[in-house]
Formats: sequence, structure tokens, C-alpha cells
Amino acid sequence: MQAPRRIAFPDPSIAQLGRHRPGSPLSACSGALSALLFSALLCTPPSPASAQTDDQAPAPALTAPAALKLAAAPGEKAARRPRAQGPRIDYSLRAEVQAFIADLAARHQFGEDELKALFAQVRFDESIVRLMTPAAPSFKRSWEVYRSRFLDATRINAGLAFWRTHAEAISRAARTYGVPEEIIVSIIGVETVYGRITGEYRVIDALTVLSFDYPRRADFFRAELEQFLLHAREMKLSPLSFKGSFAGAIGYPQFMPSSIRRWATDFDGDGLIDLRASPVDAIGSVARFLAEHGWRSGEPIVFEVRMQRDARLQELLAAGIEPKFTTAELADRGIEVQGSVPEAMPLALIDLPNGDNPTTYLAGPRNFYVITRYNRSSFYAMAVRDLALTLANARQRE
Ligand SMILES: [Ca+2]
Repeated sequence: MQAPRRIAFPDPSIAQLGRHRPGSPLSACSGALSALLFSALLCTPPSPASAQTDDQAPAPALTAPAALKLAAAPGEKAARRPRAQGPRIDYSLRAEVQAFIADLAARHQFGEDELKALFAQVRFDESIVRLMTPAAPSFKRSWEVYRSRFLDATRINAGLAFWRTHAEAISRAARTYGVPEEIIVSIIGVETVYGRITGEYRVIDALTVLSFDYPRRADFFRAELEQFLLHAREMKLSPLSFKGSFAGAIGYPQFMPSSIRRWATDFDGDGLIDLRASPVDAIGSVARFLAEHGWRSGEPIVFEVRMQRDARLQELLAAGIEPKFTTAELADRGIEVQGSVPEAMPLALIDLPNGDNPTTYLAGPRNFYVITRYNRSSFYAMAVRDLALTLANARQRE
């Protein structure tokens, strides 16, 4: 567990949310692989009519998934090319940065000169802003395409190897936090393919550029920048030494800095929380995050539904992703939930668009919602569930 915090955060919602705010543009897109993939292929601004306006709107969660196939990721080559450097900007000379520095110095006892020297070394990189910017509204999102990017042989094999290597820690995390082993393994796979793709941006560059040159999310990123500087100080490391995604997400599980400070845990017991170097810390931290967000041990993640032709979906979709309806209320609107669902278990209607093909509908109970706290996307939650199921079945056969 991390050391007790010495400060009161000005905006508790940021610390609690970890990385996302409803409707913010990061959720599905903040991670390293997502940097490569989502931004180019999958991230689109939420449709206001969608049930998942909240969840599908990318918001910087603690993470962002490593989306696509390793070999074929179209964005990957581009991301490995030397990135275009924008105009030289000395952030330490900008008035708003100086005000930020003065504020941090006053509240957290940072040295002003030390921070000025740090911000003088920040590099502007226009690709950070470009990757953060939502895709054009004309882009048609497709669950089938998205799913295929995550359930590839490379990721599945890497997941099984990771599970074997860290079987003790994964089992201990599942017991400690009441979260299934395969869900822990799946999330780390979706995020970074088990640490293979954790991001090549300096975290200080990503967070500073987004704090001061990406106005629509400036408040969110300034809070993350503050948390990052505190985290680096606690780790006794230079802020310049951290790499992560274009959104500043860090390590195996792609936690944003506020999530590291709030939810991460020292699961290997070496006295440090290190999500970059310790897969065991990552395993414990993912499980703890889900537990603290209300994971219900032993309950299902999703139910299939059968729709009547005249099903009335609008009200259900407009209600969002938080589970609020009983099976009887869904049945009243022409939606029959498959499987045995406890009568009182609240459900949300989940819609997964498939481009020009028919939308996939599902019913999501609490645990589906909890996965979307990690990354506010129904696509994300369903991919985590499907990869988890695939991994669990394959492991049983081993
Ligand atoms: Ca540790």
C-alpha cells in the first residue's frame, strides 16, 4: 500500500475516478497500445444518443488498453517512427506554467527552481495532442472489429504464459480481493500485452503538453500532472525517467498517476509501488482497483438478451451503463434476458454497434459496470470479459 497522502486534493472527483471523467475524451484511448490503435481506428466521440455516452467517451482512466494485434497494428509503425517535434516551447517561461509551479510549491513544498528547471526540459510533441483528439464523427465504430483486435493468438499465448509465470500472485490477488484470476490476467493483456507495449512517451511531456496545450482537458491533466510529480517524489525518481502512453498512463496496467496514488498496491512487498517493473504489483493493483469499485465476487459479468421486434430501447439506452433495471422492467420493454438472473439484480442495456451490421445488445449487471470504471467503454469491458473467458478455457486445457 502506498504511504498515507500528505495532502488534501482540491478535486476529490479526480482522485476517485482514477482517470476518467464522464464524457471526457480519453477513456478508451489513453493507453499505450490504444495510442497506436484506438486513436487511428476506434476512438470516436460518443454519440449523444448512445446509452454509453458516459462510458464510451474516452476519459483518462487509469488506463487505456493496448488494443490491437501486435503484428498487424497499423498504427504501430507510425508510432515507432521518430515523432514530429513541434516548435520549441520552453514551458518554464509560460505564465500559466509559472502559476502552476507556484501553486505546487505552496501546497506540496516543491522547490520552485527545481520545478522551473524540470519544465524547461519538457518537450512539446504534437503527436500527443493529435492522438488525444477524438476521431471524426463519421467514423463507424464496430464491436466485431474491436473484439478481433484483442482476441488474437499473440495476446492469448502471452496471457497463458503470464498466468503460468505469476500463478501464485494471481491466485493470491484473486483470494485477497475477490476478483476472478482470468479478469486480472485479461485486463493486463488488453492494456499492454503483458508489459510489451507500455508507451514510449515521457510522462512529463505527455502530461505537460495536455495540461497546457490541450484546453478541453486541461483541468483533468493538470490534476494528473500534480499527482505524477508527487508519485515521482515518493518513488525518489526523476520525473524525466518515467515513460508511458501519450496520455501519461503508466506501466503494465496503464494506471494514470492519480490512480496509482489512490488504488495501486505494493503486492510483492518490496516497499515500493512500481507498476512499470513489477508485474506482481500490477496484478495486485488491478484486483484492488476492481474490488474498491464494487466488484461482486461470484456474480456474472454479462447476460445475453433476446429482443422482440417492437422492443423499446430508447429509455434504457438513455439511462446509461449503470445497472438500474430489473429483468421484469426489461421484459416490459420487449427485452428478454437469457439465463438465470436473480430477480432483484439490477441490469443496464448495453449496445455494441457493429458499423453497418446490426448492433449487438447485452444486459450488464454490476460487474460489467465495474470494468468500465477501469476504462469507460462498453467495448472495452466486453473485450476484457471475452478475453478472460478465452484465457480461462485455454488454461483449463493446459
Ligand atoms: Ca512492489
